[in-house]
Amino acid sequence: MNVSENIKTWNRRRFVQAAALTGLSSLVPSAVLSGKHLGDLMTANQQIPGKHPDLIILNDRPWNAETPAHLLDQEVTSMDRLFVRNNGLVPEKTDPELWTLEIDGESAIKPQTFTLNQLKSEFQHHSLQLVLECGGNGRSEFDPPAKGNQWTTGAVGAPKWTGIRLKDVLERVGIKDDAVYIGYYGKDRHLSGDPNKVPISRGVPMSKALEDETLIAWAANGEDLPLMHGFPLRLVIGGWPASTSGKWLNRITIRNQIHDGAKMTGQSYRVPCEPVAPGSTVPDEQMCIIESMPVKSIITYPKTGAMVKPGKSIRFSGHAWAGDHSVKSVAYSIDYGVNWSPLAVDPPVNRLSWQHWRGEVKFEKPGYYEFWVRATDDLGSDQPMVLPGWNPRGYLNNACHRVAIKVQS
Ligand SMILES: Nc1nc2c(c(=O)[nH]1)N[C@H]1C(S)=C(S)[C@@H](COP(=O)(O)O)O[C@H]1N2
Ligand SMILES: [Mo]
Repeated sequence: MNVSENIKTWNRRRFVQAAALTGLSSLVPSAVLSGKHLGDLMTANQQIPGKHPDLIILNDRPWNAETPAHLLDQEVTSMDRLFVRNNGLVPEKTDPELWTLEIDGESAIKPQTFTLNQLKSEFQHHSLQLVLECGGNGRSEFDPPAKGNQWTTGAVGAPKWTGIRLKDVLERVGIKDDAVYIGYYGKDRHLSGDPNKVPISRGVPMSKALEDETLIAWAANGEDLPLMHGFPLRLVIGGWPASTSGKWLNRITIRNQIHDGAKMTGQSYRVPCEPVAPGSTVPDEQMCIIESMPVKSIITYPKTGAMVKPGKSIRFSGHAWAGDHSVKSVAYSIDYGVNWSPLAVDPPVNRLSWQHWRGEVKFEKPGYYEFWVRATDDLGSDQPMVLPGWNPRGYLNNACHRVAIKVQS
């Protein structure tokens, strides 16, 4: 059992106690609230519209919810199970018939505004399975803790997205030679309600923007994007922090400098350029922008706490992914990392998709075991077994995932 699971259990216990006191426990079966909302029982009934009831709600203003590992036991993540990470408030007006995407910026040759219908009719469509992982996934294991959503393992998913290449649209507008970065803007609103404030506006270097897999998408798994995930239009930039995948997309700006929108500068989505001691304060100038995400894996079956019989094989399965790279191998250990044995790994269905791994394990003797999984990418980089470099905002925790198994006859 890892620290984060203890935290979750603790929250759930406090919540159940609070609900029992008011006789509401049977009405509020699945909501799990963060401590600060325990006093507000109206929020206890909340479930995010269209989302699986077992998503774990970390915040309701803005909405943030993660997916328990066992719900990710699907090759392609269904949209009702994909984690939600909002920095602001969901836009009120999202009429697709009126939706436009403006392309401008110092390095745009002929700035232009496209209607959604034009984007759909004038450019070639592409469908790709791409991994979205929040840069802060795994933050709950930071010690000293890092502020922000206390994601455990579930701020990741890999739906199959449909849209057009960002590259095709940028090339239609024309890119000046001095272009270095793109920045996105979406139609969501700042938490303060101030219409002049932007909740988030991030971007990527031109080299990433112009990759074949970088999409402007209007559909996922064959259906329109759900409102929570950016309806009617979003960026999908696989392998990089999901904060680069702008939702409710209505503007892209082609910059002649590194984009300086909200949450691009300061400490947001940045880690110390040089490793620092846990708890350090790091000046902004020494913080570097996160690019490709590190190699990682998750165990989606069985879930932690599973009971198995001695001498009987059981199936284990999950996914592994590696930012801009692919996963070369995945191994497991049932003795806390002393011995590792290989697992079968599928190739990715397309570049930047996650890969499925599976295996069978037999526990001969009764007792408590942990099943650990470790992926290695095509550069030969392994996942660490414990939290790698501590950083002030709690990003890039790619430590091995593990589940607890009880073997008894
Ligand atoms: N417009 C807009 N785009 C956004 C965000 C946001 O708050 N507003 N959050 C970003 C962050 S931090 C993440 S992790 C992903 C989450 O995507 P999802 O909610 O579809 O899983 O969206 C990104 N795109
Ligand atoms: Mo994120």
